[in-house]
Amino acid sequence: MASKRLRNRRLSLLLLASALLSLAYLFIRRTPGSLAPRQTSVLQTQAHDDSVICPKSPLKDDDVFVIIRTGATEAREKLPSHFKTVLTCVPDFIIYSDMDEVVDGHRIYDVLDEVNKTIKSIAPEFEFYDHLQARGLEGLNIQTSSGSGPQGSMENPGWRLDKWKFLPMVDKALQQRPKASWYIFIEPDTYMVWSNMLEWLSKLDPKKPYYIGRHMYSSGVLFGHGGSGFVLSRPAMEKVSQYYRENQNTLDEETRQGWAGDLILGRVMKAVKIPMLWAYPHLQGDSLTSMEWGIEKLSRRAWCFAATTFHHMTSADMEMLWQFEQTWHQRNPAGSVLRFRDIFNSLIRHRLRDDRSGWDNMSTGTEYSKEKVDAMSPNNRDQMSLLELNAHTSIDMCKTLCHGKPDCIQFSFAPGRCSISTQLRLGRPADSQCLEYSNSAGKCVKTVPVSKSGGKTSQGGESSLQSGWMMDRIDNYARELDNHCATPAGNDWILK
Ligand SMILES: *[C@@H]1O[C@H](CO)[C@@H](O)[C@H](O)[C@H]1NC(C)=O
Ligand SMILES: CC(=O)N[C@H]1CO[C@H](CO)[C@@H](O)[C@@H]1O
Repeated sequence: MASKRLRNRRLSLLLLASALLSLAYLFIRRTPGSLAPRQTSVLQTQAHDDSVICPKSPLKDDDVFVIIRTGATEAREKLPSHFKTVLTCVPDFIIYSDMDEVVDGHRIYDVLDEVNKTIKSIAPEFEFYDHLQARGLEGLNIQTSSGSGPQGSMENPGWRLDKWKFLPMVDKALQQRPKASWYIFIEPDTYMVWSNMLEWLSKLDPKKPYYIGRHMYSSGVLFGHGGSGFVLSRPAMEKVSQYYRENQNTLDEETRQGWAGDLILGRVMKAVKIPMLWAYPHLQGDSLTSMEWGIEKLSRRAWCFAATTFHHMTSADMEMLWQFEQTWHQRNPAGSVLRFRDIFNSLIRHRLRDDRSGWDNMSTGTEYSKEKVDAMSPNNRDQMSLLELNAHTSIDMCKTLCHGKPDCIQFSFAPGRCSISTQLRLGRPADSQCLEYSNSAGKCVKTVPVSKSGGKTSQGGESSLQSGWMMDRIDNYARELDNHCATPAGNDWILK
């Protein structure tokens, strides 16, 4: 009896064990396939965790040095999303600012410490610098201090000081890494597609002097736009540094009179006779939301080319593009080149709708408003269709108007105003309405707040701003752009 019970017990133990074993086996077998990247990243939040896919490149880690130029007024707000995204894959970088500090455990260096003391006492921009050195951010109104670029705010003392950073930055970066091949200069709101940057640079000869930039002209000077990022090879760095050291006082004077540091660097590049490699659209100044996807400049359709930088990226934009890049690299063969059109097709397209309320389309096309119609002469009014005259009265009228124009791709409507456009942009949530869009700044330069849903508006609590795209035209739109590419795969790298 006892032995029989024992045997039964043994048998059931054996059964249990084998069941457990096969379960374990199933689990182990399923693990690799089912392990979603999101799960791993929850387990590993370290900066350099294994779940992050970083590009492999023929360039060695110490070939490339990335320099981020920032200022104390924006560093704390903008750097953290960099640390969490692109910089996790960048092996060697430094951050230059107008104040020494530590942000998220990273040291930030004051790049202006060695500027001539006489200059520091006479150039008005350094009053702000002196404040930073003495009291840090204390007593500053950050609201008015943030924003960059001339369109950001000329009043912004942080931006006005920024022009002084460029030449010392080149000089110091070279001293820091005298043996790197490439020096990449970006800003905290510049997003860099690192895999593409490495792929591109590996095709260029670093022994030649290179000044790679997004062309911009001002005061008759050609220069690489700072926010789009620019790249110098070591021979170029050496020439700039030497020229700077030999002509420091003259250059200080030019900087004092000039308004932008990237322009002053452009002047120095000309003086040392290094022509610019026109890198558009690899390097470009728009963000995911403001980029016009069909844009053409220098006879190059951005669509067909490898995307290498974006500018004016918010933290949310950065994290979105970073997640997308990670997934995209997992799904595509190693070494695949990410083009603007891939980003459109996989990231932007499914965000388009026939009707998206609370969304600012950033249409810069024709505007039809009650004021405009009211102000028209009877003669001009006669020239307009009934639909055009009434487009501003409802979203349906506005949509129908867009539909009636074969090349209209998107519209947006606010009570009393309809605007339609042939240019496709994603836009952004309309917590504010963009009233003035600057193409050179790549962003809205004048905005007013709009009522959000939940607020008391005449539109029953909905946000008063609505946008939409002609969804039945998107396929054609994309196909049409594909036809502009040199090969079905897209266009090659711009190498000269
Ligand atoms: C600093 O700048 C002033 C004015 O340009 C110049 O006279 C002086 O020689 C400079 N000092 C140094 C140490 O270069
Ligand atoms: C109806 C409406 O608000 N349309 C907007 C679309 O976006 C452009 C640029 O942001 C605005 O000027 C329009 O007012």
